Amino acid sequence: MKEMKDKGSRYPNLVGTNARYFVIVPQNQSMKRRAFLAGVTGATSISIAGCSSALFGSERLNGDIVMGSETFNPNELEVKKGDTVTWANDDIRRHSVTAYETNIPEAAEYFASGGFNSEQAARDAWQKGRGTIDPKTTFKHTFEVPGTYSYFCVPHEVGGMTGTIVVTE
Ligand SMILES: [Cu+2]
Repeated sequence: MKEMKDKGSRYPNLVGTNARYFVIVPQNQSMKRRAFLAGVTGATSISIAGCSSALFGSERLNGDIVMGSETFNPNELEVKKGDTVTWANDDIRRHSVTAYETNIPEAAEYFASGGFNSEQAARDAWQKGRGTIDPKTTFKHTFEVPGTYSYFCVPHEVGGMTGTIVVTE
């Protein structure tokens, strides 16, 4: 952010980044020119704010389950067989969606963010920074087998970040 602001305070960069405004600069009216520059600075601030909200606001993630500080919300969700559940990480921290291997229907395929085929693999991978659902990203899983699925977030399991999906016919 600091870097962007520094750029904004230097005129040549403004010309580069706001070229369409430059066309209307009143070349020989210094007062208007200053007003114009003030306007450009304002415009730059707005565009930075817009940029931020694109990253952290308007990209408000659509999700069936929102991942918060140490929660899945709702932490219990009922869906129908064949439904795809979307988890949205609306937090500033990384989370995971990791199924408890012994707590899913027998016929169901194991699932975890990162695509691991076992709970242990998912736990081990987290230590290497893999299987993460980064802030402002989503994870999806389609449930094909009816039953109850329990899952957790690897780094926040100890804080109680667990959830349940009930899949009905
Ligand atoms: Cu977490």
